[in-house]
Amino acid sequence: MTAAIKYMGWITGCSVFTAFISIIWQAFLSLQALNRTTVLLTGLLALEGGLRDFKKAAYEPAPKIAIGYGACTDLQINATEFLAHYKMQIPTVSPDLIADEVHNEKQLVESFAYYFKNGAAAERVMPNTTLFKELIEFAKAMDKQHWYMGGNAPLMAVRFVLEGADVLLGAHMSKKLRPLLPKEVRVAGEEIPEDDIHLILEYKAGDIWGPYLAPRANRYILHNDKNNPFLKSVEHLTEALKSFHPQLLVISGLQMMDMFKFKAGVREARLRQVQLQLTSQRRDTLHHFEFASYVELQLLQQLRQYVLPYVDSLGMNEQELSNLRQVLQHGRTTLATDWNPRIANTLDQMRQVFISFLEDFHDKRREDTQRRLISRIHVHTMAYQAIMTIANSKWKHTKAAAAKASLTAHRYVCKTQFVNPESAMQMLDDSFATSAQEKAPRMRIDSANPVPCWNEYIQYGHDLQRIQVEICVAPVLVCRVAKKTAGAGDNISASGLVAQL
Ligand SMILES: *[C@@H]1O[C@H](CO)[C@@H](O)[C@H](O)[C@H]1NC(C)=O
Ligand SMILES: *[C@@H]1O[C@H](CO)[C@@H](O)[C@H](O)[C@H]1NC(C)=O
Ligand SMILES: *[C@@H]1O[C@H](CO)[C@@H](O)[C@H](O)[C@H]1NC(C)=O
Ligand SMILES: CC(=O)N[C@H]1CO[C@H](CO)[C@@H](O)[C@@H]1O
Repeated sequence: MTAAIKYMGWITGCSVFTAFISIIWQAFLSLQALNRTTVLLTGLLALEGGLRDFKKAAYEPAPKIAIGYGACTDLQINATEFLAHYKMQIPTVSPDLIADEVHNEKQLVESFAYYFKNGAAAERVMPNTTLFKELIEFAKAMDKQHWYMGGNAPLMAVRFVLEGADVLLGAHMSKKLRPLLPKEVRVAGEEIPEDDIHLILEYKAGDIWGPYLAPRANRYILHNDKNNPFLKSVEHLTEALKSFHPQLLVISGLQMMDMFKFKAGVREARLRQVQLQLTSQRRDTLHHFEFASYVELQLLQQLRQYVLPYVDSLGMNEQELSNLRQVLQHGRTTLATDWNPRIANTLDQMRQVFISFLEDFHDKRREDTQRRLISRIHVHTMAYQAIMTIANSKWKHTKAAAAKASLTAHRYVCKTQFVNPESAMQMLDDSFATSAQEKAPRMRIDSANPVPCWNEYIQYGHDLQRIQVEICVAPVLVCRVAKKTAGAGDNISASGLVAQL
């Protein structure tokens, strides 16, 4: 009897002791993680500060940047609350049910459920104006709603201004929207009575809708645009560019043409205007194309024909990268893919996309001397920023640009200028493989080197020519409590771009 009690006491003692050790161990681990985040943050801030000091010391004049096209008003609401209030039926998820266009409530919930469950960003046209207006009225009646200025071009324009650039924006805007832009931004475009509205359904990591759980914070966007699909400001911008002579011309917002019912030939005619704008710039103006979530293969093919051959740089997220690679290599589009891809896989896809453009350029540059070769690809994911540039090209400071983009990602999603290590987490290991191929070299991410960069040769063509590129990867200090994800890509891409001029 006493032996048994003694024995029990011993066991209890043991478990208390184990629990105690485990608490200390947990505390130790989280302290270590905090230390690592702090160390990386210090490294990233040092790179950002170094670039700022460098530019100050060099007395560089403010860079001139032009950007098109379009603007809209964003109405942001809580996705799960909105759908619950609307009493929409919760559907079963199947990729076969994902409509390219959302015509009714059933298609809305089916497509939303798919992206929500995958934590993937999505943007869809809702051609049914009656339904779209009903949804907007409903959203306006909710307790919490936020109105923002939207559209890739205005958001990037604001970021460029914040980074000290002299900015020209091509957009038609209403009297209500114009004051939301900083006064310094010059606008090429007309005043219109009503702006297009984009309805943004935001969700956080861990938000639950019926049986579905969002693996990460993201957003689903619905629109029913009347102005933006026609890129009405292209000609205005082309005209204004004649006297502006920017260092950088950014093309964005073309996804508004996606799935829009144009009369035959109208879309091509609009894209030819974009092509004309690009080919009429001086050779020393760099061109950047900002990707988006495109679903229509035909539009992507038209972009390949009229726009992409005339740009120097591409910006995109992991979903857009895998979609672009599929289009270039297999002539088809993909739906949502891995929301947190390994660095090795992302870099391999970037190399494949780059090789596709290289080969195209070498095949066709003789027949069309206006063609340009892509010399920069920036991919932003939740966990890291990867920038590849052709070695010794016009793009400078790749390492600092990756650091800058990473800090912007955290500041934007956490909605704070001050990066607090306790509100951030770090999703990468201490080292990563630079390719999924066997025996690929590995890079370390540590206090001595928070943003690893390296040079490598990329082989292309039948005769295996090679070209040297520089690649930099910066870890993102992921915000623990995401406040805003729509528009993050614009801030991130813009801050990386402006750093490289
Ligand atoms: C954090 O880590 C660095 C580098 O590993 C180390 O030198 C430093 O002492 C650590 N600081 C704390 C508070 O643990
Ligand atoms: C458009 O939406 C309205 C309102 O929800 C609906 O009554 C109508 O059937 C829809 N039209 C089409 C073509 O789906
Ligand atoms: C939306 O509201 C639900 C419950 O009201 C909450 O759990 C969720 O975190 C909210 N999501 C966002 C993005 O605010
Ligand atoms: C954190 C951050 O840089 N946020 C900026 C993103 O861009 C918008 C305007 O486009 C600014 O208002 C934010 O300050």
